[in-house]
This record gives sequence, structure tokens and C-alpha cells, in this order.
Amino acid sequence: MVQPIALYTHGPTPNPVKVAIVLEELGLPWEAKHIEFPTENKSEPYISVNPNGRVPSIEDPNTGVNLFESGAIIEYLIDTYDKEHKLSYTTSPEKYLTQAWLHFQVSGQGPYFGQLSWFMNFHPEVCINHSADRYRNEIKRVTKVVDAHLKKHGKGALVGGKVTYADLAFLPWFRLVPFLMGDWDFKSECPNFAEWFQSLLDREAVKKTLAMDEFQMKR
Ligand SMILES: N[C@@H](CCC(=O)N[C@@H](CS)C(=O)NCC(=O)O)C(=O)O
Repeated sequence: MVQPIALYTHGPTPNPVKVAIVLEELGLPWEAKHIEFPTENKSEPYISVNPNGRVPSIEDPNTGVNLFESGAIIEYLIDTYDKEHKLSYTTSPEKYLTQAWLHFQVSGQGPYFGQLSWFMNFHPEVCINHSADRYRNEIKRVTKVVDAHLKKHGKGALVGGKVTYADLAFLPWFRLVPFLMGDWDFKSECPNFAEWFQSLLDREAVKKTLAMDEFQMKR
């Protein structure tokens, strides 16, 4: 029997939500372990699990693997537990394209969305004087990259004809677009993106994860 995998998080912050969605989609038992920010996450024993002092990280008692970085965690969960390839491919080029979209999410979506989110939460004055335009422009650009790809691909998913871990990895940061981008009408400008985004939100595992107490905006 698979024992619960511990997922460290501090509230509804997108990178742990990404991992939680994949855990739910794979039907794995897991538990959220709340860690106080910015204290516990920067000190021992936590930094022995994640030397970078951020969330997420996991401890998997089934294998003894402790891991940090959301992209690496997702790849580990897929390799270890997605034996039926519900969220992944074994065929080429689909397997590698799925990896490519995950790498794009981790390096090209998360950091830009994360930086604008940090300014908006902690230094809103910077957002008003347009210094944050670089991030706003990147958020639009990345959203449009996904929209154009979905239009060209025409299958309602980033790779092949099914939703994979790569589609799901984009969801938590994209969910913040209304908060980060104010009145930007992404539904008109990026209709393929908007349809795909809604179809991800409608998945049972996604709805269950986003409704969890740990991921509510109240902390
Ligand atoms: N590249 C890392 C980014 C992790 C990250 O930035 N996590 C944020 C929350 S979404 C965090 O822990 N922030 C707290 C801090 O910087 O101390 C990943 O994908 O796991």
C-alpha cells in the first residue's frame, strides 16, 4: 500500500499547488505540511530537504526520496507513479515535448508571474510607476504563446490529444492572471487559452485540490 507523500507548502502559493494537482490526478495519498514563511522555510530541518528554502518540496516514505523544485518533483512523481501514463507519454516526440513544455513553465512562466506577484503583494508602489511592465508584458506574451500553440495544435492540450502534467503545471500561475493583470481581457485576446484553461479548472482532481483548506487565500 502506498503511504502518504508529504508536500511542504505555505498556503495557496502556486508552485506547491502544481505538485498537489499532479498528486491528486495520479490518485496518490498525500498530505500538505504547512511550513511558516519566512522563518521555518529558511532554517533547519527544512533546508535539509530544500537547500533553497522555498516551497514546494516532498518527502516520499515509499521510496525514501526527498526532493525540491516543482519541476523535478513532478518528473519524479510521473516516473515513479504514472505507470499507466495517465498524464504522460512514452512515445517520441510526445514524451520530450511534454518535458519541453514543463521546462518552459518552470523557467518562462513561473519566474515572471512570481516576480509581478511579489511586487503586487509587497511593493504595490512599484507596480503603479510602471517598473513592473516588464513582467506584465511577459505574462501577456507567455499567455499568447500558449494560445497560439493551442490554436495551431487544435487538440485542447499542449501535447498529443490528452492533458499531461505539462498542461497542469501551467494552471496555478495562470489562475492568478485576473489578480496580476487587472482588467486585461484575456478571454477575447486569447480564446484558445481561455477554453483550455477552463477545461483544466473543470477537472475533478483540480477542483478537489483548489478547494483544499491549505490552498485558500486566508493565511
Ligand atoms: N523554482 C522553484 C520556485 C519555488 C518558489 O519560488 N516558491 C515560492 C512560493 S510559490 C516560495 O517558496 N517563496 C518563499 C520564499 O521565497 O522564501 C520551484 O519551481 O519549486
